[in-house]
Amino acid sequence: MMYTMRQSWRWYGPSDPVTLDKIRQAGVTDIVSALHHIPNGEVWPVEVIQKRKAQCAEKGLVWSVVESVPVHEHIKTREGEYLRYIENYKQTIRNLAACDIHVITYNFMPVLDWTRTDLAFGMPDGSLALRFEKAAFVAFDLFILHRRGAREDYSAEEIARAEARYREMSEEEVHRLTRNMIAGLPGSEESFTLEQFQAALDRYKAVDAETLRGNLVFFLREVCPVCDEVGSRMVIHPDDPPYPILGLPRILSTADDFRRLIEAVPNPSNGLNLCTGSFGVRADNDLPAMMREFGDRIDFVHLRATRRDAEGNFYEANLLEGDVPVYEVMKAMLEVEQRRGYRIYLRPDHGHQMCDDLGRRTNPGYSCYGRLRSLAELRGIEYALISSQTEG
Ligand code: DNO
Repeated sequence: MMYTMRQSWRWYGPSDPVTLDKIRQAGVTDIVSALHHIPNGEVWPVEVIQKRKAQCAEKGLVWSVVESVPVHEHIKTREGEYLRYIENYKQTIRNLAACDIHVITYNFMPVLDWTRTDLAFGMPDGSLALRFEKAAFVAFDLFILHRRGAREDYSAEEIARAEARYREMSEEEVHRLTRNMIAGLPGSEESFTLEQFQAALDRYKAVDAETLRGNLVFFLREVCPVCDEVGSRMVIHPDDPPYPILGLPRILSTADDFRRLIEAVPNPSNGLNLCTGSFGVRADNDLPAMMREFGDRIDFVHLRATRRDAEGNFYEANLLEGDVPVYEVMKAMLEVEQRRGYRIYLRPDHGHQMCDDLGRRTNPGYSCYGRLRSLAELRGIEYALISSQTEG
C-alpha cells in the first residue's frame, strides 16, 4: 500500500513522555519537533538542529517539520528589538534549510498560543478530552483576571452565566482554570502570573486587527524572500480558538483571512498549516473547500475534530465524531497531493487521554494512545480512498 500523506508525529524532544521508540511503533516516517529550550527570538544554531535530527535518525525517523519557530511578541507588536528578532528568524530559516528542514510552522496569535479551560473533560467512554468552556472562560476573564474593560466584550446573559459558573467553582477549580489559562499549554513557550498576563494584554492596547495584520505582512515580506531562496515554506497555524479573546485582535481565523494574507504576500513560501480542529470551531469555515482553494500552499495538516455548540463551547471529539468532515478533507487533500505531485505532511492532533495514558503524565492533547487511535483512522480513510481509485 502506498500512502500519499506523509505520516508525522509531534515530539516535544527528549523530555516528551511519548518516546521515539514508541513513535516508531506508530508507524510514522516523519517527526514534527522544535527546539523548545531556545528562548523566543534567538537563532537556532546548526549544531543544535543537527543534534536533534541525529536523535531522530538513530531511530529511523526524519525530523522534517518544525512546529514552531516562535515569533517573538515584539515582532507581533512591532516594537523594541523586532528588527533584530526578524534577522534572527531569517538566520534560523537558513540554518534549518542547511539541515534539510523546509517546513516551518508558526502562529501570529497575540500573547497566548492555543487556549483551553479544561484539560481533563470526561467523555462518556471514560477517556479525557480538552475543552473550551465559554462560561468558565468568561468567569476567568471577569472574576479572576479582572481584565480592564472586559465587561464590554460580553452580553448581559454571558455575564450572568459566568457569574453563576464562578460562584459554583471550588478554590481548587479556580486554581486549575487559572493555570490552564496562563501557565502555558505545551508548545506555547510562555507562561505568566496574573499581573504579568494583564501587562502582556496591555501591550496590545494600540494594536487592533488591522495593525496586527500589517505587522504580520511586514514580517512575511522580510522572511519569505529568504524562504524562497532556500526552498522552504512558512506555514501559519490558525487562531485557536478562531475568534477574538481577552480583547486581543485575531487575524487568521477564516478562509478570507488567509486569502488576504496571500494577496499581500504572494511569495510561494507563504503557506498554511491547515489545522482542521481550529478552523473547524467556526461553522462558516468550509474545510474541504479551503483544502481545495489553498492546497498549493498547504504543506502541513493537523487533523483533529472539534465539536461545538450554540453557546460557544467546544471540545476535542473522537476524530470521526466531531464537526469536521474528515472524509471530505482527506479526499480533497489526496486530490491536491496528486495534482501537485507533493506529499503533504499530516499529523494526528490532540488525542484523548485514554487506556494506559490515563493516570500518567502526558502533555495535554499529546497522549500516545489517543493519537494512535486518530492516526489509525486517518490511515484507514486514505487506504480506502486510494484503493477505490485504483479499482475504478
Ligand atoms: C496546539 C498546537 C499549537 C501550534 C502553534 C503553531 O496543540 O497546534 O500550539 O503548535 O500554534 O505555532
